[in-house]
Amino acid sequence: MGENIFKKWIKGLDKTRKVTFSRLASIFGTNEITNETWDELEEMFLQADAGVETTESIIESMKKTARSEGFTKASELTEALQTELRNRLQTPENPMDTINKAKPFVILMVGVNGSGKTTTAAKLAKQYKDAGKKVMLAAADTFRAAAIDQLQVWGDRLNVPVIAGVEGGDSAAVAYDATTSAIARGIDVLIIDTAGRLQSRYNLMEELKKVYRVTGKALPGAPHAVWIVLDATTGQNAMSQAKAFKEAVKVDGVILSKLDTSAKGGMAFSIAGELGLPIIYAGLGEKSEDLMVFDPDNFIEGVLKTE
Ligand SMILES: Nc1nc2c(ncn2[C@@H]2O[C@H](COP(=O)(O)OP(=O)(O)O)[C@@H](O)[C@H]2O)c(=O)[nH]1
Ligand SMILES: [Mg+2]
Repeated sequence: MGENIFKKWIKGLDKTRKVTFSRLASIFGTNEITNETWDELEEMFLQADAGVETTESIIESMKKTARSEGFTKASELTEALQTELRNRLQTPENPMDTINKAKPFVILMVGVNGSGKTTTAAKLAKQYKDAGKKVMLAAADTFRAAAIDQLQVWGDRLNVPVIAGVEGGDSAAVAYDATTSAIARGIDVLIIDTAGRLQSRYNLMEELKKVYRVTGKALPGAPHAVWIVLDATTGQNAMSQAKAFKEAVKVDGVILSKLDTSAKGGMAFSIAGELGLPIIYAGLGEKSEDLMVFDPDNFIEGVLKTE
């Protein structure tokens, strides 16, 4: 992992820590565990955008631990909280291992408009290319011409081939062509970018289902991974979006984008709990190198550390 990207990661987590989790020092600094301790913890998690359901579940579980361990001092909760939060984050499989499982390994990028799909597709293309893989991009977001251009610009910059349709064209046909072309050209990883907005949510979900189905016709087993890009600055809104996407297609993991500008990192805890999905990558900026494999231990350390 590059030193630069690691610095961005630490800086990104600093926002969530400073705005919300830094309160832990005063919460745990008091002597006795009182109702106020729990109230303040609850408020802190809500502020971090962990969501009501996840927050309540964290507090309940912590109370149980405190009871069974016989904790009376607030400071005794520090370690318990760390363990509690760590247990809520799944450890993702190393994506470099994941993409070796098929050839071509086909990735479908989904998510609402503006979440960072196209940028993330480019970031992934760069990572895999740098790792020596033959990569191809497909612009199956045919809703806007600008979306096709955007991916093409990235492809040119990264020297990665882009299969694109025309504005208003059939996105499933683009995905089909890209998949057969990837097979013919001996591509290792095909990344399909999709639309995040259509005339209606219904149309969007129907189109995604079709892209998914047709990709599987071009290559049985494909897409091998469906990754949803969630904008970390939108917190709990992103959660409801993710639930809608999960109903349309089988989603395998989350890419949490814009962690560099978000103070709502607490949503990471509800992604695991409420969506049951691992966070695979974190987006940390607008450049192609601004992507890091999500490290749960490091995440906990980063948001909870005291200075
Ligand atoms: N700061 C920051 N900006 C990002 C990140 N990922 C994407 N963006 C920006 O978010 C905006 C929308 O991204 P785009 O990839 O076009 O989203 P899409 O509509 O889902 O394809 C663009 O201005 C990107 O540069 C990230 O990790 N950090
Ligand atoms: Mg896009």
